[in-house]
Amino acid sequence: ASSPQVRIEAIEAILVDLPTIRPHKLAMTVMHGQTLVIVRLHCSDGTIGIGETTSIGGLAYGEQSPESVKLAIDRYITPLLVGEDASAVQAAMQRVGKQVQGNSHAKCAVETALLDALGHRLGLPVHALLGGTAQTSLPVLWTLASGDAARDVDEGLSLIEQRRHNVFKLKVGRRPVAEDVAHVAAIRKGLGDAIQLTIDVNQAWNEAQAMEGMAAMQELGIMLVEQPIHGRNRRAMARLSARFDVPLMADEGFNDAMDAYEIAQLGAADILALKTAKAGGLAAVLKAATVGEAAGLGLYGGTMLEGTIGSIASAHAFAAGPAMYWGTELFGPLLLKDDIVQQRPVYRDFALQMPAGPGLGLALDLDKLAHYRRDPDRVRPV
Ligand code: MUC
Ligand code: MG
Repeated sequence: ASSPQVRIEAIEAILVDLPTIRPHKLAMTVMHGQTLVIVRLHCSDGTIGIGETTSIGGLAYGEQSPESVKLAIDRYITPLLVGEDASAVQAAMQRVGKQVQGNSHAKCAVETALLDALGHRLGLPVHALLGGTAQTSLPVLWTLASGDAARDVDEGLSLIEQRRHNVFKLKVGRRPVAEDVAHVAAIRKGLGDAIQLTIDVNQAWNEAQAMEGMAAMQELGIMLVEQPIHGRNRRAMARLSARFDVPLMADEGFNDAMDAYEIAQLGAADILALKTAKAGGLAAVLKAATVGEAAGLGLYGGTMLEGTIGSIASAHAFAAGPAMYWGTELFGPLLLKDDIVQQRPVYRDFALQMPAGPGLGLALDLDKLAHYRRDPDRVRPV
């Protein structure tokens, strides 16, 4: 019998190196650029889906690097998917899930490309494939992370003036606690009490430092404290959550629905930083959100500092899921000096505006892709 199905024909994973607009200082690394893993998924009907994933500072944030993502896709995921039904996204991802443990970033980029291709085939945006949405924009904060308080205040004031952001995340944990507290206090003073601030420690404190730091941040009126201590130390996270009124948000200590379940059982956090790359895709991040919501946890739309494709993919998922009471941080494209899509995303009135159109609503700029890709010999002609 003949099969009318549209099949997956080929999957390309392309490393793209882009410069950042300024150094981005986190507790564990300083970023001067970002590497995007861009996926182009070719289907037998001629549609090409696009997807993206990133890491932060190579292997500084987590266990998956851009290079390991590319290897997982090229060597393990692609052979499982070539010839499969391109429209049966869940079936394809279940097939991958059986044979490939972990590697959530690679799965995320491939699932995104499958959804983008399906959206183009059906003439529907990705959020509609995920159940549809009422939200056409998502509030987005900005991270002030130059390391210099005066420069951060200037940057913040100018962004408030432009109505681009009015909530800011500060990166701490590189310096002694008292110095970080002084840094945060200086920025609070410079931006004014009406502006909400969060801090992200990226796991840098031990429990004693976290007790000192969280007490001081609570005193300063900080909105939430993100991952103050190692993410695997859930008992300590639970002790800190119980001790302080300032909400504790799990980031490195939370990836997927199973983590949400355990965090809820232990009381290890008040808020979950949802990231498509950590969860293993758009469907998986919504599953984690649903578990968190059912358990009474707060939800926040996080980023792995993806470029436009990855950030917009996250936006489609977040807009289709439960309300993000704590907002989102989908500002990744704004940290990059240049882009590889034809239209850069629109940030207006402190929010990311959802693009219109089928799939992700994006198109690659093939000249820019050729310019920034690491292995220019392997471009597949369109
Ligand atoms: C992180 O740990 O949250 C997200 C925003 C930002 O500035 O850094 C990332 C990573
Ligand atoms: Mg974080």
